[in-house]
Amino acid sequence: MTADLFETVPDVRPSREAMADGAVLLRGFVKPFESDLIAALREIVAQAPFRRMFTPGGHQMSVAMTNCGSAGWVTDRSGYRYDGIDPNSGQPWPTMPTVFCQLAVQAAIAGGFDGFAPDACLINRYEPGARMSLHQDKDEQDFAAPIASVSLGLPAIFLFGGPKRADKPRRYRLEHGDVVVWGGPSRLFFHGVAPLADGEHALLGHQRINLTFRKAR
Ligand code: MD3
Ligand code: FE
Repeated sequence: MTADLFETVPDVRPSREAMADGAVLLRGFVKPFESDLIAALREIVAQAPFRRMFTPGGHQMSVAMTNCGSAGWVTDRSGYRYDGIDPNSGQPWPTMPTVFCQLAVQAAIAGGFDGFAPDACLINRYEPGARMSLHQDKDEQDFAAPIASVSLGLPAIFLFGGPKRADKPRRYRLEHGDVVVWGGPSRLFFHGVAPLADGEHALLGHQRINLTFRKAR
């Protein structure tokens, strides 16, 4: 009786799937945080608007970015780095909201990483067509700390490679509410995002937003 009833209800339980040694996919983990998270996100973006940065090679990224926390990831003609100051405003990045930190720390625990203390949250906005080419995240001080990523809005095809650029990436569809924790051997694996397909998300419209929580310093 109960089982039959629940079969007609959308899946509300988070799930846990290993993607690689140290990489854990937590589908639906955002649900209990969703409304507070999106409200806090809107406040951050009002203080530190999304902007499309330039790579050291002079190419403008298709993904627009902002940050919160005591350190923010920036790129410009002089290189990639973490900086406590938003170059567009000359002010510190917005403080990391409590709900952001709670989500990241609880996801890290669920992924097997106790004691995660993120000081940086990079916020990526993908509009249709925006993509991120294969790269490693190497600008952080301590690779023993994991990275937690949170997907919101439109779904994306995430490309998950290996320790070498030439390793053939596997494709994962990351959807609104999914969280992935990347630590251990997977921490330095190559990864990227395929060009975003258009669509409309009920809460976020024609965009995908990804939060990545990092220990930068
Ligand atoms: C695997 N962002 O901001 S999140 C990035 O969806 C970035 O916006 C993508 O790659 C996005 O650097 C992917 C998933 C992710 C983040 C960090 C990783 C996967 C990772 C670090 C190591 C291995
Ligand atoms: Fe990355």
